[in-house]
Amino acid sequence: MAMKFGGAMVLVVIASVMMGASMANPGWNDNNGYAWPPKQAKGPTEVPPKKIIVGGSENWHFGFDYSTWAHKSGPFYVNDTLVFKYDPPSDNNTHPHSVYVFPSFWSYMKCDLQRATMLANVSDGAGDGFEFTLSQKWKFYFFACGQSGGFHCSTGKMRFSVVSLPRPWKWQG
Ligand SMILES: [Cu+2]
Repeated sequence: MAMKFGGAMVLVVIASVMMGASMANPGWNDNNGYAWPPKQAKGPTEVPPKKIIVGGSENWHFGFDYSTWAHKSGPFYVNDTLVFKYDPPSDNNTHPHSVYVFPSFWSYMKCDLQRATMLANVSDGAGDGFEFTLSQKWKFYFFACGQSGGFHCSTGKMRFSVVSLPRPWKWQG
C-alpha cells in the first residue's frame, strides 16, 4: 500500500518537473547538435522563390523579343513569380497590352487566342505590375499578349514559354 502510494508520488513529481521544463522552454536543445525546432544552420535548404520582371527593364511592350529574353533569363523554377508591367489605356496609350496563357504548344505557335485564357486585362499591368506565380512543377507555360487579334503575339513578338523546374537546393553552413 505504502509502496504503491510512493510510486504514484514519484510519477506526479516527474510529470510536474517535465511540465515545468516544457513551459519554461518550449523547445529542446542538447550538446549533440540535435535541436527542436530545428535551427537549420547547416545542411541543404531550398533556394527561395524569386520575382522576375518579364522583359527586365523593357517591361511588357510591342516589338521586344520575349522568346529570346526567356531563354536568356531562365531557368525558371516552381513558385517563382513572373511580373508583367505595362501601362493601362489612356490618351497617350491607345494600344495597351494584356496577358494570356495558351493551353498547348500549337495554339501558342499559331497565336490562336480563341483557345487562350486571359490572365490579366489591359489595366492589370499598371503600378507594380501583374504577378503570376508558376505554381505547378514541370509545367510548360505559354504566355502572350492578347491584343489586336494576335498581332501583338505574332508580329509584336509578345510571347514566350517557360517550364517550371523543381526548386534547386543549396548547402548552408
Ligand atoms: Cu500587346
